[in-house]
Amino acid sequence: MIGYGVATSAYQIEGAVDVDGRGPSTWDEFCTRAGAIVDGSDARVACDSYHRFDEDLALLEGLGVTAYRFSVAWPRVQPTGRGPANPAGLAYYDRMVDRLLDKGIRPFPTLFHWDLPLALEDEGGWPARDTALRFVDYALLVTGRLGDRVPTWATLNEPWCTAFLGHAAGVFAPGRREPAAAFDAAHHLLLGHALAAAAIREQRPGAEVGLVLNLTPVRREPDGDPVAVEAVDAVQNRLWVDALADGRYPAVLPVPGAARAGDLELVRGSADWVGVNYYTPFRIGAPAPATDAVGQDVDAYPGAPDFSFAPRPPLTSMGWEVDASGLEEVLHETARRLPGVPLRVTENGAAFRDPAGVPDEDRIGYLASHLEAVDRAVAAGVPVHDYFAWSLLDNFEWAQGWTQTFGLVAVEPETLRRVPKASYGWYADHIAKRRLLSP
Ligand code: IFM
Repeated sequence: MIGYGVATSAYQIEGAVDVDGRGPSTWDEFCTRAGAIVDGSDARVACDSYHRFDEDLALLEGLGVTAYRFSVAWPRVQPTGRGPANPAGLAYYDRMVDRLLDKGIRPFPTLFHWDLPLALEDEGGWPARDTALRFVDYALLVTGRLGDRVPTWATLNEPWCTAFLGHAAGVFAPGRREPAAAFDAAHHLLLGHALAAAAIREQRPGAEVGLVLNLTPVRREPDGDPVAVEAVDAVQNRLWVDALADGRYPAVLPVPGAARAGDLELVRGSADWVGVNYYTPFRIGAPAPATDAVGQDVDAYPGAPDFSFAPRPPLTSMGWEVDASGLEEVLHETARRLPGVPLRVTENGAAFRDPAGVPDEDRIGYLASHLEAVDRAVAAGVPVHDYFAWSLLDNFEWAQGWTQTFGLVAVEPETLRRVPKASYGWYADHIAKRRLLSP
């Protein structure tokens, strides 16, 4: 049986941003900018999971998950992004790992899910090479403390978002609109991953270190420009996969100014496993001047000719097309490009306007169809090891603030009371059946 889990990230659920010595992150600063978050909200309290891990652990137990994917907040561990570890920050995750293991749940941490210490942004952020080196120091502090109990690590979550939504489109922290800086950021994210992976393996022989990419098929509508299709595919998918598989960037993209000889040799083959986050396929439609669309921002593809996203119904409340065949396709394609590399579906899920939060039949339909797609891929020989639903809780959806709900569990805004939705019970049943069927 593959592993079945749920995923969250520190910034989206923890809250407690000023507690126990945590330093400020780029997202704390970004949330203060007028218009940056659609509903003007922030994540200062979020789901308050920092103080309510007991409740969340009970929810995980109730689901019967085999693994829990969470992220470690760099600014809790190193409040300024450098120097010795903040003991309280590391202790929080140390306790979390023990508590999960006590319940027979495999801890599955990601080291960077977008919350860069603000002090490092002030020194240049990801477009600066030093940030990749700082990331290695931070990673070793975490794996030095937790790696005796945690064998599998994700370095980065969706570096495309940090690089291109953050530095080209400017709709995510740090809110820059400088395409050249976006390519430099992408390069340093990959370099940081590769250097950290090598250092972790040296520190912890046997550790399995991978990274999590948001990969998706890019399809052309009849009126779509094939050049735009190629450009979007290059930035979204191939930049990352080609670098990992072949140690080169797609020829249609500019070579990042920051790249130095030998860097890509370090990146090639640096992933012991690859996580695929899949939500929707992309459909490239008629050329149109750049407009912002939720999470699918045309400005995030520097160099692409004008295009529009043309999702076909049914759509989620994010405006994302629901099509499970895209997950199957992307798993096959990733396995083809990275033969022998274990894959994991590290995020998959949907935001819907849940009627009163609970009877979320749309989400159940979405999860069921995508789990079937995973089954088909596995039956066809794709080495998928785990599936993680996004997300355990309704949480802070970045630039969409609190307007989009992906959770299997609703969180009441006033009381922060957790209210399981129908999808929670459905997923628990799915996991229980799989456990029964597994030899
Ligand atoms: O909430 C995000 C998550 O942080 C990263 N992957 C996509 C999710 C939904 O947008």
